[in-house]
Amino acid sequence: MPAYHPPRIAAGEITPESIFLNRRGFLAGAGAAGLLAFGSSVPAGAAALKASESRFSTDEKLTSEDDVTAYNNFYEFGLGKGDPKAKSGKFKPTPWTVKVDGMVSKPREFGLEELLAFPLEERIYRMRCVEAWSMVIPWAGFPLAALLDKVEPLGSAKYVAFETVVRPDEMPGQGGFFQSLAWPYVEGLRLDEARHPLTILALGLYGKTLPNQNGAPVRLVVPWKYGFKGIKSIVRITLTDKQPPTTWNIAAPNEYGFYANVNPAVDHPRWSQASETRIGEGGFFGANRRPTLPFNGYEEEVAKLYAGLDLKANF
Ligand SMILES: Nc1nc2c(c(=O)[nH]1)N[C@H]1C(S)=C(S)[C@@H](COP(=O)(O)O)O[C@H]1N2
Ligand SMILES: [Mo]
Repeated sequence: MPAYHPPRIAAGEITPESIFLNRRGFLAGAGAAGLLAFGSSVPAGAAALKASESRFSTDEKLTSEDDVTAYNNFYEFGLGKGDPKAKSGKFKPTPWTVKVDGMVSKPREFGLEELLAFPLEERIYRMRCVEAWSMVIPWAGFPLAALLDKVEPLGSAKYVAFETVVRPDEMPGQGGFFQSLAWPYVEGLRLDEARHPLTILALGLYGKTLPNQNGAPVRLVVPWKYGFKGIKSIVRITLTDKQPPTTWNIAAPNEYGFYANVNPAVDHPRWSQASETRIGEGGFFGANRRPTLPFNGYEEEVAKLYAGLDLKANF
């Protein structure tokens, strides 16, 4: 598996300060204890999260925490990249429950405390936005499959639909006269995509609970798909036998399909998808553009999910 390398830092080298600041400049894992422990560095409002290291992490250089939390897409808080951080201060991610229903034997709600009680793993993933920029983010989360197992999907279930909270009083992009998107923001996956081990529900990043702008308190992360699949601030997950509607497909069906697999061979109607800019490395149009990889570099793990599917027609 050339795309992945196990963490290479020895347990004895780990101190809390070194966890995100080790000599190589990327997070290599938390050693034999398998813990991320943050003390003094946790700002108010964020709680430290413990997560074990994962074989699914990339060893690419991390995007800085400042960039990960200040350059965001979260239209519920506005259209600008700085809006989610600047305008999400009123949003209250606790208390929180996620309702899981539809074609399952055991529909139920999960409180945030129950979600945090799943064994959390740190997953350092390459992330690729459809806007042709990318980041490397240390998420903390657990496989969505573990949650689905608890509700026992029926044999007839073929897809999983997701829904973001609607709170115009706390989310300024949802209020007012001009509506950028139809709310709630919705997304969907095929059941086999949802159950793939790379697909996680994330509860944290950089060793702390998610900041509001990144989708607090719980969001989806699907690293081989464009970022818009990673629906934030989820309140409902529904198993269904019909392909679910997705927000960007509703907004612009010729530009955004259901699958949204990162595919450098299928250009967006208005720009190329062949290359990308890594945020923080400078020069959006400069020499720092790097080629975009099929399935965002996760081809070896996920290409088999799409055997026989025409990936140009099913974009
Ligand atoms: N509810 C909701 N989820 C969303 C979005 C949004 O506008 N609303 N934007 C998507 C897009 S386009 C991207 S690229 C990612 C960005 O996640 P990040 O800000 O944590 O990097 O969130 C996705 N999830
Ligand atoms: Mo995006």
